[in-house]
Amino acid sequence: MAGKTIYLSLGSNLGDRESNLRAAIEVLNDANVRATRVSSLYETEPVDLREQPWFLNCVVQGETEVSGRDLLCALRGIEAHMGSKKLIAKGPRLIDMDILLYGDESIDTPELQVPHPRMLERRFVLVPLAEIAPTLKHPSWDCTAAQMLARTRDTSVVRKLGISL
Ligand code: GSY
Repeated sequence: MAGKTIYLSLGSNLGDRESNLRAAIEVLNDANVRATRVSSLYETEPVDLREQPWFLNCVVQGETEVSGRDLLCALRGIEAHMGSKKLIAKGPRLIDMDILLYGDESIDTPELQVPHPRMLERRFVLVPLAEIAPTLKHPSWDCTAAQMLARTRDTSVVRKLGISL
């Protein structure tokens, strides 16, 4: 299978959030993902379930030869290995890893939807994505990541930290 360029959204709002993100990126190799770009870290206001600690989020660009389904399994494995438990739906978590994009593909299965169905409504995804790939355009979109950010109706706070991983 030819290698795919993928984009992942990483978030943490429990424990040492920066270390959690750093550790998750380090073990991406074990999931057969070569990280090629990592956005800045952003401190972000929780969306969906508002009453929980603020998140640190970033976006990772990577190259992989594993299928979308196997990548999802590998990411869930990393989350479990790091001790991340989602005790409350949309609630606090040590680490969360979502597949945003898998090459130019559109995937719609019960376990995996790509592009991520809510990514265009989330500034905590679009701000770091537009930082590392402003001209990125998925075939199902009518404009680029930077333009998606400019047009999103989400107004949640996303603050860039002076930290690179
Ligand atoms: O969907 C990922 C977990 N999550 C987040 C997140 O990563 N960042 C922010 N700001 N809010 C979130 N709500 C959920 S659920």
